Amino acid sequence: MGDNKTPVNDLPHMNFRSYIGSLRNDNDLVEIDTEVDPYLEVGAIIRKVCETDGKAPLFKNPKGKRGHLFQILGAPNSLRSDSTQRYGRLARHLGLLPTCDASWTNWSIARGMNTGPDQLGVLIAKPQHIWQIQQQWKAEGKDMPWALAMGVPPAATMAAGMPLPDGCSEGEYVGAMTGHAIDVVKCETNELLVPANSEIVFEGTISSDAEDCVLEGPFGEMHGYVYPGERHKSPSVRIDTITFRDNAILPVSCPGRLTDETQTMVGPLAAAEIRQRCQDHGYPVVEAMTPFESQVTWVALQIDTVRLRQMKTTAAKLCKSFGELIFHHKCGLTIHRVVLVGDDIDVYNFQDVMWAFCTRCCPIKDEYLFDDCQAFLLIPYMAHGNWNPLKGGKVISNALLASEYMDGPDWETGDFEHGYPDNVKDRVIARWDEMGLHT
Ligand SMILES: [Mn+2]
Repeated sequence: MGDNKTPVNDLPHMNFRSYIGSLRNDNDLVEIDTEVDPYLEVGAIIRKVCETDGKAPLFKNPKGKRGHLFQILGAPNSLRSDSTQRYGRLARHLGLLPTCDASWTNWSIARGMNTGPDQLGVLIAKPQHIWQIQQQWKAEGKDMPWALAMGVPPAATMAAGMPLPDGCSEGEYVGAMTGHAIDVVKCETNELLVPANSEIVFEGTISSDAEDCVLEGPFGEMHGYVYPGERHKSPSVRIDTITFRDNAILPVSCPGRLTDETQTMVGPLAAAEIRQRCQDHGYPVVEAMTPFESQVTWVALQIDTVRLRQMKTTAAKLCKSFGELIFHHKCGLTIHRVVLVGDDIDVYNFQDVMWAFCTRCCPIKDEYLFDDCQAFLLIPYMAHGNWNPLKGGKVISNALLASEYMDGPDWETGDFEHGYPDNVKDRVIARWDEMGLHT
């Protein structure tokens, strides 16, 4: 995370400008001087970059920039095409709202839509923290102060995307995570603190008057669908003040089909919280990952089956416990299927996860259904199914074979790696190219 000489506030994960510099040094940035239209064209370019794991585009000359527009960084936390550097942008990252009593300041990422010259419609949904805090302000009959900071320290962006526990302030969490306090500055019009090196800051209030609503949407969401004409009633968010740095750069994510920030951040961060919760409750979970191929609606949990056998439990008991633990907690809100796999399965390799799921998890017999928990409204099969979009539809899939609970695996894997003696494998590999078999 940088050398010892770099001041803390110039480290890539603590400063958006330094972060862009690190992408440049990593040869992971395309600086575009050509004039591009911020209306649709920039979005289309970012979308195609995400679908091809291209370098992050920095639009230096958006049409109209001479007037009021900013430079734009697209795909700020998407994937790299080089398989050894796939999560490079996320790695570079690691290194807004108070309660009435100011005991809790929440930083989160939400979708919002420009609904007037000084107005936004923002999707605020139960049980998100922004919703919880808004309830407190509503109870007092006061509008909620609010700030939207863009181009913040990348570590703060990561923390804002994590399903942290209720009452935990993301700004403080960043300090604990990185070992550095974030420099903050008070907003011009309210008491909220925002990162001092933010590129752009909007500030204002969110109306607590239930009648004061705007229509938000339609929006191309993280699962890769747009429903034309679909709008949600949302509270009116008023913008009183906009401040920005000289030559400000606006980070832009363009959600849709694989792979963009809505998958790279929502998925692995939820998986990390789920793994921690399972471990805190004494369960032998080693690794957790939301396969991107599941559009991050699944989480695969790798189980230490030596410890599983010591527990002397059954699939029914284990799956029921995992369902209660994960589906009735905020960390599991976005997840609709949990797949339990054994030690031999790499949860970061989708081919591994699918092999286990398809060969070890028997339909009906290995599926444990949870239909009374909070559903993830945004998944098309919930929002556009013929049932209550807010409830249930979740499953724990037991892809652990009976032997893994009892005496240990009793099979040998039918592949090159496990099926042949070392001397034969070594000889095959050594002569592979010579035989003309190289790919
Ligand atoms: Mn929060």
